Amino acid sequence: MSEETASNARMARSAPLASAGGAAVDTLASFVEGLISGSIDVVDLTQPLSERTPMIQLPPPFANTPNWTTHEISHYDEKGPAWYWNWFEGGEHAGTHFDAPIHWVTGKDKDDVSQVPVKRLIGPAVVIDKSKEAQADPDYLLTLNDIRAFERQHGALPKGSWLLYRTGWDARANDQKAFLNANDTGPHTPGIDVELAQWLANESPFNGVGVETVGTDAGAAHSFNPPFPCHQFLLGANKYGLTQLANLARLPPTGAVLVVAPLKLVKGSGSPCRALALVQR
Ligand code: 23J
Ligand code: MN
Repeated sequence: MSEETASNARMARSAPLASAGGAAVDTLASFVEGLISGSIDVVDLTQPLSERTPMIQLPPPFANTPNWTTHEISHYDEKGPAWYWNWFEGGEHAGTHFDAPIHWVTGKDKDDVSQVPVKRLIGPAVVIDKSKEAQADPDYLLTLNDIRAFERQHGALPKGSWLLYRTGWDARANDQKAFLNANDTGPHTPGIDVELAQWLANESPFNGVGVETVGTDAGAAHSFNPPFPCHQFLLGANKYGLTQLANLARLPPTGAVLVVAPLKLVKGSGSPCRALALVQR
């Protein structure tokens, strides 16, 4: 291809930056401008993943995930003089991670993590803050009334959005004991009540639910009827879970955009992921 032809091909592919008369505006170009100018901020919602990352602990007789472990292959040494690299072992549900529908028996015929349509991994973030309530009561459960009150204050919930549930639990994320908050009656961490879990799955415009705790369900959800209602209803409705999020305090209640990137693990039930939020400043 000549220099000139290549240049024409590039021009033909690029859409106009702006246009008069109501034609399409190149929103991606203005987005890039926002990134460069700093008017769009990128907030990392991901917790660091290491051997110290807290892991969910299911009671006997259930099997558990081993801790995340990194093994060094070489470190600019005789095993590899100019390169440093590791291999790791760990669970699909380790640290900040994504739950695919196939994770739960109610979603057993639905998508594994490699099959989830990527378009559903990007969407508006709706951030509801119950950190005061969860601090006063570690078993606090979000209800449909809370969502209705949020809608009255902030307007309609956008279609294809994600509910991000702030509880302040991210402050405990580097301390397994405080994070799981278990005693002789089991773990005590905030969650979502049965009625709301059912509504989120079957009535809401949300693609998924993100939390700061170890799972989308409350610590005490093993005792709910049905048990683990978020997992049961949301994954059964082909929706998604997102856990161990950080920095939700840096997001506005509405207007941010969530980007979730789980690994494309074939037959995977979930995956550690990077979760990012784009925020207009
Ligand atoms: C297996 C069983 C119960 C739960 C979970 C996994 C999770 O929270 C998870 O990470 O999906 S509650
Ligand atoms: Mn999970």
